[in-house]
Order: sequence, then C-alpha cells, then structure tokens
Amino acid sequence: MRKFPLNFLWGTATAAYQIEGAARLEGRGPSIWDAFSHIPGKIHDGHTGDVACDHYHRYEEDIALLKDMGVNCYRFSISWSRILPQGRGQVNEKGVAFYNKLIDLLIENDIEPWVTIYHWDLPLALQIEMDGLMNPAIATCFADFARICFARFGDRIRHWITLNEPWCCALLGHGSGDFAPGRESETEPYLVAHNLLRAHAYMVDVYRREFQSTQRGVIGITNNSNWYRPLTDSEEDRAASERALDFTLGWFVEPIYCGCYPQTMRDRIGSKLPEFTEDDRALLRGSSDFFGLNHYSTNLAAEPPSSGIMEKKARIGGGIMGEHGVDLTDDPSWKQTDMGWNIVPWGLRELLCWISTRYGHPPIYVTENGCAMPGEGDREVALNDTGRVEFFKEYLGACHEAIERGADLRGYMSWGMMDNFEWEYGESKRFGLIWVDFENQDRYPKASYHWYSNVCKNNGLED
Ligand code: PNW
Repeated sequence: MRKFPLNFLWGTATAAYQIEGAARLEGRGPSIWDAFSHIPGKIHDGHTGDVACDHYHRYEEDIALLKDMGVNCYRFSISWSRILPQGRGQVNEKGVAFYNKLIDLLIENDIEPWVTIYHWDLPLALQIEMDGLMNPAIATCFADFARICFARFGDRIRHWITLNEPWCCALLGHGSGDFAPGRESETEPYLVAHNLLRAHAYMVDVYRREFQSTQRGVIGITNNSNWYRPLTDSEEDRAASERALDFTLGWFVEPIYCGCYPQTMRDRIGSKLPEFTEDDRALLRGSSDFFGLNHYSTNLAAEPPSSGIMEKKARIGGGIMGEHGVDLTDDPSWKQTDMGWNIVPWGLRELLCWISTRYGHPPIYVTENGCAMPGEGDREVALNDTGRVEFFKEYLGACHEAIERGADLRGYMSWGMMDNFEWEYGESKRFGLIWVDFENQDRYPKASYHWYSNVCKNNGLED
C-alpha cells in the first residue's frame, strides 16, 4: 500500500453551470454561458446547461453519493447570477438558501466544502452593460460578489478558490472563441487575463481585510497547466518548454508569486501585455495561500522551425496565439483520452516538482485531474471504465512520487464527480465517476467510483 500523508484531502470537483440546471428557476439570472450555449452551432448537438444534471433539485442524492464514495472534501462553484441575478445589486435569497442547504448538508456528512467563487459563468448583465471581463472595473464587481459569498457562507468555509482557470476565460473565451462569450481576438486575452488577476487580488484583499481573522479560512487561485517536455535535449528545446510553461502557468502565477508577468512573455508580447500599477502589484504579491492546480495532459515542446510558422491548434498548450514561439507535438506512443489529450502520468509528477521548486515549496492542491473515455455514451461501457481506473491509478502514483520528492501536495480532487455539461462538447464527453442518464438524470456509479472510494478510505493506493 502506498500511503498518502496524514490528513490528506481526498475529493472530487464540479462547477455550477455544468451540473446545476434550474437555469431559469427561483430567481436565477442568465449568465454568459446561458446566452452562449443557446447560440446555434456553438455547442455539440445544441446541448445547453438548462437542466444539466439537475443537481439543483438532486443535491441530497448527490451528497449521499459523495458520502458513500468516502471523500473528505468536495469542490463546487457558486453561480454568480443565482446570487446576484443582475450581477450586482439585489441579492436573490433563494439562491443563497440553496448554497446554505448544500454547505450544511456537506458538513453534516463530514465532507469539507471547497468553494470556487468563479467558474466562468459571468452574469450576462455584466457582459452587456460593461463588456464583461474586458472592463477594468469588473475587478470591483468580483470583489463585491465575493464579499457577499464570504458574508453569507464564510462562517462554514475553510477553503476558498477565487477563480478557476483564468487561462481558459482569456484564451478560449476571448482568443479562440470556443467558450463564452465567444470572442475571437489576438489582443483581448491579455486584457482579460490582466483584469482577472486584478479581480483575484481584490477578492483576496476583501477576504483578508474583512473576514479572515474571524472566519479563519484560506484563499487561493486554481490554474490549469499541462506539462511540457522538451522534444530533445537541446538548449533551444529546453528553453521552448520553459516558455510554454511561462505562457500557460507563469502568466497567472508569476504575478502572484513575483509581482509581474514572466520575462519571456514581456519580451515576446511587448506593449500588448498590460502592466500592473504599483497598487495592483502590492495586492497581487503573495495573494494565494495555496497553489491550486488543474492538470490534464502533457505535450512535447520544441523550438519551431526557422520559418517561424506554427500551427495554432494546440490550444491546450502554451497559448493559441503563436506568440509563445513553441512547437507543441505529441509522442505517438502516448495513449489519449476521448478529448484527444495525452495520458502521461509522470508529467504530473514533473509539474508538481517543478512548481514546488520554482515557487518555494507552496502547499499544493490538485483541484482537478481526470479523463473522458470513449464509448461512454453507452451505459454498459461506462460502468466498466477500466481505462479511467488505470488513469487514476497512474496519476495518483505520480502524485505519490512527487510527495516523496518533496512536493507539499496536500489534497487531490478528481474531475469530475459525475458526467456533466462539458462546455462546448455538451453531454458528449463524460469525465464522471458517476454515469448520468441525461434523459432522466438518473445516476449510476462507475467502476472508477468504487475504486476511488477505496483509495479515499485507505488514504492510499493498493499495489
Ligand atoms: C477544465 N483546454 O476545463 C474545467 O475546469 C472543467 O470545468 C472542465 O470540465 C474540465 O477541465 C474538463 O475539460 C478545461 O482546452 C477546458 O486546455 C479546456 C482546457 C483545459 C481545461
């Protein structure tokens, strides 16, 4: 048995728009994802999150499933437009009541709630009235929303995550246009990223000044990153792999740990990259009590051919704008998930060790890791998901090795708890430990649910 440290947190994660449904019920206002998912052609087969897993009505059943799974924490996000239907102003008490019930029931079941304040579902009113994440004033809207969350829920919350994967909002929301609000631009991603970093810093500032001393929780941010392995041992390829990390992870992490964007980004992007004011810099530095990491895959990174022409398709890599100047490829021997993402367990080990060394051994939580597997539209196939069991076994083995090598990894949350609305893929990509019948929202635990349950209960991996 490979045991994990005492008090290791074992959990699973979800996001409001992906599971809640009840999109127009009990006072919830629309978000940019409601608007986007209803535009024909944006989402696979025209799916939307209108109903999703209907978690809003089935949260009791879902918490019972979490309890049986044996997790000691559960990460979910709060739908901003359920709390503030117009994004600001009047609070919707029914929305507050829903999260109160959810949080209380989790705690009654000895499951620690981990709350993500923003998992991409910006209130539509803020998009229309002020151009959403493009407006620098949005940072104050985030802070005001966060203050309401702390005031209403913070007496029971010990772990807050300000933002989930700002990289996705910037590049997929405003670069490629694959995500809401569907903007395609070569300049907007840098402005959006900048505003989100400021929003993060403002939220943390509110928590620390107004709540932390009485509520005694911690607050941080979750970023996503692949690992990038140099294609060859050459100095150029090694520099390219570092650059890929800078453009994915460093973009959002260096400002928090060092107060400014990575040098490689400043060199290559020049004046398109905004600069922080001294005040913002001061708020950003040290603004994450822990390092939240979502990790899904690994690529090979190389210095591009001298022509400088690169494919922009590798969007999960160091950006889609090509400015990183990295050629990203896959090793043909790597197996892939149903998303076409490479399964490379040691990549997580390398990434955890790299983060640990580079940022001074922060406490790290893997707040998402998981896979969609092919054929799972068929329930029989999905319930016997040996591929996913293998995936988790190997990625958790990699976590264990990273801990042995000195990384201060304190928790692991699988993505996701159950099949859900998988953004532009709708219901067609299934990441869950639990299979969901989207006709009637019935739940069926997969083999991986039972396997993961053993890991949680043993606090370790059986050999
Ligand atoms: C994460 N990429 O999204 C999100 O936090 C989840 O909401 C999502 O369901 C999960 O991963 C699985 O996709 C990502 O293209 C979406 O690089 C896209 C990318 C990365 C993460």
